[in-house]
Amino acid sequence: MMSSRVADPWVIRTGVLFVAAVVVVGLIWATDEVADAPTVATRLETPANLAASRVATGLQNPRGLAVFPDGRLLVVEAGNGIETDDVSLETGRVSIFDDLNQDGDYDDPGEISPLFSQIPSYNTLTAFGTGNDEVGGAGDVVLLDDGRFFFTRDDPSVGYAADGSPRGINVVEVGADFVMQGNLVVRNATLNALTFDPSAELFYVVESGANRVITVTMDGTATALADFAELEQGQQAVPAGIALDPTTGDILVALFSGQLGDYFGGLLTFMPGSSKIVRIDTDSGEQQDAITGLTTGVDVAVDEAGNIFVVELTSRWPASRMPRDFDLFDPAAPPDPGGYQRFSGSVTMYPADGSTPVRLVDGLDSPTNITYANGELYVSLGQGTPGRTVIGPDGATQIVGEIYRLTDFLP
Ligand SMILES: [Ca+2]
Ligand SMILES: [Ca+2]
Ligand SMILES: [Ca+2]
Repeated sequence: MMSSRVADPWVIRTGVLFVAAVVVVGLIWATDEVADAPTVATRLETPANLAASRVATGLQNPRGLAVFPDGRLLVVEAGNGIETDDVSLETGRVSIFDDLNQDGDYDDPGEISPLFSQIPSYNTLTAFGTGNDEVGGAGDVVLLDDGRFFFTRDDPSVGYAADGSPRGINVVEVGADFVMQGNLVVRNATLNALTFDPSAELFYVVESGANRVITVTMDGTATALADFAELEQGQQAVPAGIALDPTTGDILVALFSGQLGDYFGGLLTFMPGSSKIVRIDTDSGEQQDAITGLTTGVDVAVDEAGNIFVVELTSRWPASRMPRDFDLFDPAAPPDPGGYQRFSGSVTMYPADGSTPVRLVDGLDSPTNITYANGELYVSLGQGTPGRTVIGPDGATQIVGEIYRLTDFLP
C-alpha cells in the first residue's frame, strides 16, 4: 500500500558532491602527454524507427529511475539546489509515476505521487565554488525483485554523528511496503550511482568523491572493488554512472573527466575526449577500457543482448566557469550556461556485435541518467537550477527537469 510520508530527519549533515565531485576533490595538474585520438567514431544519423518522447516535465533535477513490474516508474529528483536549514523547504523527493489516463506520459493530474519528500538538495556552485550550476542530493535508485528499493543521498552540510561517523552520504533502504528502513550504508564520499547484481546479492556503488567502486552486501558491509587512475591528461577519473552487463556479469562504469588545472594558465572544467566507459571484472576487479573518446560520459545502461547505451551531459567544449557569487535564483541574472553547454547532451548505442555506434538522440538539455528496462530507455535531463534562464536552440528558455523515453532503437 502506497503511503505518503516524510523521510527520516536529516538532523546532522556532512558532505561532498555530485557529478562534479569532479571538481572539488582537488586540482590535478596537466601533464605534457598528448591525448590519443578518440577511438570511437559515431554515426550521427538516428535509427529510422526510433521514437523519442517526453513523458514527464516540470521536474527538479530528475536523476535515477526504475520501472516497476506493473509499468509504474520510481523516480528520484535531487531538487532545486537551495540549501536551507528549514527542512520543510527542502525539495528532493522520490516519487511514483503512474500513467492513470494511459496516454503514455506522466504529466496529467495525480500521476506523480511523492513517497518521500523534503530530501536535502544543494548546488555545487554555492557549496563549493565549482564554477558550475550543478545540483546534488538524492541521486540514483535500484529496485529489487522483491519490491524493496535503495537510493543514494548526498548532503554536504558539515556534521557528524555522535559516534564520529559522517552522516548525510548514504544508501537508503525502503521496504516493499514503501516504509523507509534506514541507511544500508553510510560513507564519507559522494555516492553518485549504484546497481545491483541479484545473483550475487551485491550492490555496486560508485564513490564519485573517491574515484572508486565499492561493493555493498545486503547487510551493509562495504568493500573497495576498483580505484580509477587519472585520465590521460592528469584529470581525475570521476565515476558518474554504473550498470551491470547481464551477458557477462561485468559492471560498466562511466568515467567523467575532472578539471584540467593548468589549461594555458586557466582552469578547464573537463577535457573532451578523455571521458570513457570502463568494464570491470567483478571477481578480480580488473579494468579495461570499453568505450573511449567520450566528451562527458555521465551514465551507462546495458540491455539483455549486451548493447551499451551511453548518455553524455554535453558533447561540446566546456562553457566558461560561473562566478561563485552568481545569483542562481535571480530572474534578472544573465543566461549563463553554468559550466556546461546546454542542449548538447546525447544518447549513443554501442551495439554488442561491435558494429558502428549509433547516435540515438542529440541536443538534449543536460541529461544525467539513463535506465534500460523492458526494451525501453528512460533519460533524465535538465541538470541545473530549475527555472533559471539559459539560451536554448530557439532563444531564451528556462531549465526544466524532464524525462524522455526512447523506444524502437534496435535495428
Ligand atoms: Ca498520463
Ligand atoms: Ca498527458
Ligand atoms: Ca543509470
